Amino acid sequence: MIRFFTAGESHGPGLTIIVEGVPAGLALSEDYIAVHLGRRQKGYGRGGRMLIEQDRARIMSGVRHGRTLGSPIGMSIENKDWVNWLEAMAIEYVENPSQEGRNARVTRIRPGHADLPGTMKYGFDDVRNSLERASARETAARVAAGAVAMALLEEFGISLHSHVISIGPVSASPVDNSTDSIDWDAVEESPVRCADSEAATRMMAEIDSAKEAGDTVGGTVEIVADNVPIGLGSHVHWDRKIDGLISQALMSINAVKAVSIGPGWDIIDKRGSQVHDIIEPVTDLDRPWQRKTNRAGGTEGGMTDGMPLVARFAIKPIATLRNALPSVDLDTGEPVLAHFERSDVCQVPPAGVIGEAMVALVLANAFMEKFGGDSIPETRRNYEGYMKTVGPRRVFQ
Ligand code: EPS
Repeated sequence: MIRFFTAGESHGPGLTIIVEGVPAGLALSEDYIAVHLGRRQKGYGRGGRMLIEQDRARIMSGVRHGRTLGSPIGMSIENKDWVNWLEAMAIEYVENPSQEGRNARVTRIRPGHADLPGTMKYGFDDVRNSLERASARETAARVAAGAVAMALLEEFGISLHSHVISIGPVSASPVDNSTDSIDWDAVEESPVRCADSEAATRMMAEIDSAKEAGDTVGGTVEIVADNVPIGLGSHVHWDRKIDGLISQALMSINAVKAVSIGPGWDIIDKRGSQVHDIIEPVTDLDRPWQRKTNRAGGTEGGMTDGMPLVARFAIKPIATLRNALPSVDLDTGEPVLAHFERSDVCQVPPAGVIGEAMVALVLANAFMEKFGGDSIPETRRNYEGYMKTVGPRRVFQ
């Protein structure tokens, strides 16, 4: 079983990550993880913080001479901004903390953030005690964990991509769910991670306009995983269904409000004949069970069906607004304007990289559940043995 933990506050000393369950013998390096951390840091619409941070995960355990050991992989990412928050985020007891600038208690609750429920639930009298962990800074840790999962999946030919489908009211021209029609290099080059350059220009204008108004803007992102073997997940229990696990993983990303597998809501008004994916006669025993279409988004019955896995998710506009919303004060309950501190205007482009990480972690866990093994060669034997069996029964038995 592959599982991971993250720890760390946004302006504390750093983020800590533990990934366990990765078989021994997988090639892994800090440079490989840094590529994904760097992809997450880009994106039009981010605030000043990304100019301060240059995220790099230091591997603390579980890797020797460039290969995993099968032991927990510990990683640490420094918050370069920590030096600017030494008193506000001091680990040690601070006598008479200053109430100047960023050291001041936060009491002006931001609607739409974890501020109110977090502060009530944990019994705090300073909103900073919950906002620090609720910050999307934590997603850097997820991307580091996800990079480990991706390295494992890549070992078996599975690759992940993501692209932005919409920002605010601007949508990219639709793609037909076939990965062939998406130019992934163009996505990586695009400041909003959108292959449709004309839509990308309008998306950036939408971000500029929200920024000018002191407002924020959300959008939708699609994740595609290619070459996923048929049969990951299971139909036998609700909590083993791969579509359910992917949905939970994506919904857990900060500000995500909706998830769909494949086209999701878009098929609801159609008839069955327009929705299900016709299975084509088997002509290539190395690639059996091809479909004419992939409207199911690569899952059937809670299992992967051998087609590319496609998941979409929608991100609400960030809750920290420069043109602050009316709210109330934590101490008095009287009307105030919500707290504002430096924030992003739009985090839709980096959300795709975070979504890839979460899907990679779910797929890697499902992969290990199916194929097991304590070392890559052992896992490979199990994988290859299974793949030989997935074809028309009379041809194979
Ligand atoms: C965030 C607010 C901003 C973002 C941060 C998430 O941080 P700061 O308040 O330090 O400017 O930059 O995202 C990151 C630090 C990151 O690494 O993505 C928030 O409130 O969620």
